[in-house]
Amino acid sequence: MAKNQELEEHTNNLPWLERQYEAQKLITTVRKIKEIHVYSSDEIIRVVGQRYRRLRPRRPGKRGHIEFELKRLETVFNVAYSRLKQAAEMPNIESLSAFHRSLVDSFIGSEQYIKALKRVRKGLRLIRNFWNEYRLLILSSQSPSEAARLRREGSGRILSVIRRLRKDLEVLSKTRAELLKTHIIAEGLPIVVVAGIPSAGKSTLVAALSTAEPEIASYPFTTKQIIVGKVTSVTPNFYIVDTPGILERPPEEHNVIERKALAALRSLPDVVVYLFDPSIDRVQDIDKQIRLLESIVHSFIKDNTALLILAINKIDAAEKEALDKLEETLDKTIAIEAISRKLCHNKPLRISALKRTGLEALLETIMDCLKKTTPWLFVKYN
Ligand SMILES: Nc1nc2c(ncn2[C@@H]2O[C@H](COP(=O)(O)OP(=O)(O)OP(=O)(O)O)[C@@H](O)[C@H]2O)c(=O)[nH]1
Ligand SMILES: [Mg+2]
Repeated sequence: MAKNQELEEHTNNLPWLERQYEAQKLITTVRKIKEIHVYSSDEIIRVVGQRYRRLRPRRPGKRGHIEFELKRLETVFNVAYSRLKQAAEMPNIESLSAFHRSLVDSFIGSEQYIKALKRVRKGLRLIRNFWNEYRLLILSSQSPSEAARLRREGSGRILSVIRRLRKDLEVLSKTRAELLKTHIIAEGLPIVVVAGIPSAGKSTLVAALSTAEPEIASYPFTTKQIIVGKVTSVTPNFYIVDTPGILERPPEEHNVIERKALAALRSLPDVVVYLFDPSIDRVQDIDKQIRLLESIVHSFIKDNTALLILAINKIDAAEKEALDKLEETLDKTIAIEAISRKLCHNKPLRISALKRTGLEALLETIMDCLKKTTPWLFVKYN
């Protein structure tokens, strides 16, 4: 049995080990891909050209010219092979952490990534074969002109492999860039994910509670990627994840930015803080915000151990009557079995991320919730 598989089976019933193992995978991937440079087809071809032009024959005569043609082909091979080899070292999808896997799935598509990697690796083998084949042909050629013809043919075939991989190299490069953007979730600390419609105040809340400094603005979809901050004012510390806003609409209409938030919800949280936006200029009305909550619970939280906290944000900008009415509506939502089972408190919290009101109570609720979802982290602090 493969070592990884064996380890994965052992960790299935040991959540803290599983978490460490996942965190380890994440760090390993990020470290590995930091070292890799995925060159584009054009870059590879450009470097080949630069190196190629610098070459001069070393020895006069027939042998000297044949050697020169060999050197030229070797240069094409070396540059193409060494550049492409880096892209071929991008990790296999199975070795990625669940979070990275679902990120790849949401913005590239796992199938496409797997295919791109496979084609690049095949291209690498082809290039080596061409080099071996044409090297021998050039060495046994009878004249400099025959050697030159073979060199042109061999180089042409190597470069045409590189050209054909243009799209695949783009896919790998895009994946690499995106995975590098995910801040490292190391140390195995618990993870709290903040979710809600665009402009609900998620980034404002994450900035108020943690080390993260996400961009905050009044227009929707300000946050375009997963941002992780660390909350150090409590023990144990935890990570708080700012996600892009999600609109309540059919899943197939979700854009790439929304899908990143969904990927985070699928694989990261121990606790989800769902923010309601009751303000007049909210992006979607409360009914839609409730429906979004239901679909998040149904699709991403129902079957795992994550728990849910509901908070009404922007209380500084809402009328008291409006808030009371909203709470009444939410009472019905809370009564829904699938939701009540996931909640670790009775009433939605009232907060203002902007004015920092109600944040102590929210922190307390988060810690209570984490005690239930990640109890092992609290053992040494009791
Ligand atoms: N009055 C008031 N405004 C708030 C509060 N929290 C956030 N805002 C404002 O709401 C707007 C959106 O805030 P963000 O924190 O960027 O919202 P977001 O949910 O991260 O938005 P996206 O990243 O676009 O999904 C900004 O203008 C904030 O200043 C709050 O508690 N009260
Ligand atoms: Mg934001």
